[in-house]
Amino acid sequence: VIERTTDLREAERFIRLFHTENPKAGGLAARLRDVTRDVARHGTYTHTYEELEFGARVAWRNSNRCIGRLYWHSLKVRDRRQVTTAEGVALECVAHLREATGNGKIRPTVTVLPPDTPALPGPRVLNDQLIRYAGHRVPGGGVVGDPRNVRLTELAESMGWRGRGERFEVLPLVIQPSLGEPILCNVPGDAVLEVPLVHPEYAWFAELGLRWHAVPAISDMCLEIGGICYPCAPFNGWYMGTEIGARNLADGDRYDQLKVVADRLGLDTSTERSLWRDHALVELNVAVLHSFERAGVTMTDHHTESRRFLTHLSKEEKAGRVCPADWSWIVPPLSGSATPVFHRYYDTRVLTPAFVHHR
Ligand code: HEM
Ligand code: NRG
Repeated sequence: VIERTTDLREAERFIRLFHTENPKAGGLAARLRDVTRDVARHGTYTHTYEELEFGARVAWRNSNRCIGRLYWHSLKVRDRRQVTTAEGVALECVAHLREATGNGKIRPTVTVLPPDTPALPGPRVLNDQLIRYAGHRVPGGGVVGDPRNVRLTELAESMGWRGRGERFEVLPLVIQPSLGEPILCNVPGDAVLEVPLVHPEYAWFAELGLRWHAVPAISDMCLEIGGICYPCAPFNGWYMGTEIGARNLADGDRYDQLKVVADRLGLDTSTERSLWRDHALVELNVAVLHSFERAGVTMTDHHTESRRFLTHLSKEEKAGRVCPADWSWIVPPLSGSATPVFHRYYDTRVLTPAFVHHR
């Protein structure tokens, strides 16, 4: 176990930020004194609920890669720092999915499990999202399912999980507790809302058998607040259509559906200059947006979300804050230059609190 004490300067910076943005909280001097004492005595300190909620919301506000930050202040924070067992963590992940899915009316939510402390590391979820589709390697090369998740699938299999070998099969959660061996936990079917994909004009589209889950819930990023690291803090918002239609189902190393769609559309795939890839991308994305709408599941499109993001930037500026952003992640993977976020540069500072990749 790596000895890791909280950086007092980070703690102090965060407590000051909290009190600057929440002047009604009061008692800054007393709180700084208590935090300093706790760090000296125990090597760490404990956030109040109000600090945790604020810290998690600001971590979203600081997510340079996220185009969806306009609603950062409405993030729902589930404080589950008292949950210590692997079984408890699994149950909370499933409860998170149920609450956040809201029957299709998705609520941006984060569940915060115990932090790393000098005495004990916090628990971890080894899946990169709470909902992931298995990827099964098949003899002769190739993968059935999502090639991105082959390693996770093999890990689950090494722990005794057996899939049915289908294309859209939800993997179990692999949970590493603070102490001891990881455990597997199946995600109950009724906690996973999925949307079968159809096209508003092409009846054949349904025959492709494509689908996607309603909720993207990232579970492998650490939530860092005031020098404290919460390694297990799964969070979700809702999808932007292009994430599914221009990447998950389209990338050559994911579901790789562009040729399949182009052939059904009767496009000339013998030359790049017919722009069959571009055409297929648009129809795939039309199908994704149409299907989520029809199923009553919250989703945004890249044109609306780009405008919203610029609204967010001006609101942040008016509040006297910098809003850092990473152009290469903010610009959508489809029709980039047809969205306003393409035509400018952004501040590239890295601020905390933050969600960070430690793995
Ligand atoms: C990344 C949209 C909510 C934190 C992204 C990306 C998109 C996006 C399109 C880029 C993903 C990619 O290219 O793979 C949205 C939308 C939301 C939302 C539409 C709707 C409410 C949230 C929430 C949080 C968050 C609630 C945290 C509390 C992040 C982070 C990343 C990200 C940390 C970077 C992920 C990485 O590095 O892999 N978001 N987001 N987002 N978002 Fe959001
Ligand atoms: N592209 C990934 C998800 C990344 C985060 N996107 C969000 N996050 N919309 C995918 O699964 O396609 N969010 O918290 O809403």
